[in-house]
Amino acid sequence: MSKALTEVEGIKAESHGLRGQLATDLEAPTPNVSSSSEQLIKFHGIYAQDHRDVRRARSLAHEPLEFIFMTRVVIPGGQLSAAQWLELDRLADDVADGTMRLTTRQAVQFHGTYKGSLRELATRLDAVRLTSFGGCGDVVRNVVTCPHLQISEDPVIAQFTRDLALAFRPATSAHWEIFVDGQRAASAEEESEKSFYGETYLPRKFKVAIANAHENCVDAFAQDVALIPTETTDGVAGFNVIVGGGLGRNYAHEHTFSRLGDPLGFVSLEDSVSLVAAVVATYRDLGDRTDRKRARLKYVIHDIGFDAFRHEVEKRWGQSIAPLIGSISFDGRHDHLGWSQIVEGVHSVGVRVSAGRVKDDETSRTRTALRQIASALPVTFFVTPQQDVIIHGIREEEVPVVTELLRTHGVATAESLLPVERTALACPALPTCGQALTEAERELPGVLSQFVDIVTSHHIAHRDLVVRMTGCPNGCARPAVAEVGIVGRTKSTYDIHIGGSPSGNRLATLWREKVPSAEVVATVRPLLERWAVEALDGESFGDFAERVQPWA
Ligand code: SRM
Ligand code: SF4
Repeated sequence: MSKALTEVEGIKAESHGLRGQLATDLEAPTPNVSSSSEQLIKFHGIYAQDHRDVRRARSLAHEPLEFIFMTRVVIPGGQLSAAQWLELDRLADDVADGTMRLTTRQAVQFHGTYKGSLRELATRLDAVRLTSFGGCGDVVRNVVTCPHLQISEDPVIAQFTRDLALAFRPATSAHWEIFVDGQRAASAEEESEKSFYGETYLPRKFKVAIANAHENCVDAFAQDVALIPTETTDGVAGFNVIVGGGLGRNYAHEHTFSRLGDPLGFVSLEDSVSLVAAVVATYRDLGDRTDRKRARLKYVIHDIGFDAFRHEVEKRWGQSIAPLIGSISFDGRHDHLGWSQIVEGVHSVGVRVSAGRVKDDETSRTRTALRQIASALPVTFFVTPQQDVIIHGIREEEVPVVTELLRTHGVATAESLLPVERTALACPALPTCGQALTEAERELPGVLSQFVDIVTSHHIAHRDLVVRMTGCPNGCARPAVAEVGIVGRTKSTYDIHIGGSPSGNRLATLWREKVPSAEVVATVRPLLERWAVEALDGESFGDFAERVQPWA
């Protein structure tokens, strides 16, 4: 007997192009939306959340939860004009919690929006040619592209990023009808809404990234599909393709696991969108729609085997997939921080944004600095896959202006930060994420300062060390491919994973379980001390841990 489809499959099928009862729910005098709308609103890039810091007090006082919404703005390749940055900055105050949150997939999130402001948010995004539509939900998510590939005299990768994003955008006009401009969509013809996805979209999310051939800032092996450019003297010839990565796990479901992608083959630039479409279609057709915990592409590949999967893709593509050109090998992960000049005479500066939270606080006024730069100069912003931001398009004579604005607002220069501070990531976790078991973003500064003390006192502060922290095993800050992955296990404990490689092509291994939060860094300390004295020449912490295998 075949298993029943999940409830979400029914909600999608009956949603009339992702509309459901969203419009009615938005009008209703309640602070939240119905449970079916909670599912559908994700396709519109919006998550229904509640403020978890006040959850208990409200419940004790028999008051309703504080319902808030998170909105994720889709930004292919993380590229924003200064005008778009400024509008996002204004929206942070007008309809959100006064911050912008740069994500590990180069998007921007707003937290703490009340239901009554969701339409204003969507309308103002639309006015600057941005949208949250497709930011979440069972679709191809924001296309991630190494910023340095886009900051180039050759626009081919920047254009390809936009082409890919457009190719997989859902066709329904529901978003504009419900959130932006009712009239425009009221006249929408249903026929024109038939899209690649079909009525039930994908079994779950699907993630695509375009990596730099030399370094792995996008974490190519963690993606459903990663494309790595191969070049001839005439420019980009095509891509080596990796498929089947994914990091999320679930403690309660032992059949879930992190998996690195495998090489699929080479595709020419012209055929790339159609090959990705064939992979997505294979997933659309074969992905598990009866169990959302196991509905990702990695499980399709695991279950049917790589050769059978390749055959399914070729069947849908109508061609054989060519073998890889050369091999895939990355030299670490670039953090893209500090000043660079990739295009002659045009400067860029990568600015560290701790855990991606663009805000003003007692340590720095990063948000104000970035706003003033966007107001003063016609620059372009790139959100990086490390939750940071690059300001690009600074002319020679403008370099002192930008340097001074960053300095006077207390924004740390790349050179003033240790490698461990430059590369650390943390997911939002509490108080917004409904799945968080414990803290991440808010604990990161304290955790990092302990790491800084250790590496400084052992004279290894100059060595790279990639630390990533999440509030649960879903893995949003990609801890499974970190050198030290600190993963929320219970309300006050973490699991510690160690031994991921510096270039992200080896999974970290679970080393310690349920470590109380206050003891996490102290637990890693003895191993760091061993690394300080026992490391082979230039040996990274991840490679050291893999060699000495303290978990064995
Ligand atoms: Fe994520 C769910 C935040 C990148 C794996 N992720 C969530 C939600 C929406 C929680 C929820 O379902 O209720 C989080 C919102 C929290 C909040 O309050 O903002 C959330 N994920 C994030 C972000 C903002 C983390 C960050 O620090 O930047 C990233 C947004 C990316 C974007 O702009 O689209 C983010 N999430 C990732 C990544 C990393 C990546 O894609 O490179 C992963 C691991 C890769 C993967 O997909 O396996 C990731 N997020 C998950 C999962 C586990 C999915 C799975 O199938 O295993 C969930 C849970 C789910 O989907 O049900 C999840
Ligand atoms: Fe939330 Fe878990 Fe993702 Fe962190 S890793 S944002 S706690 S889902």
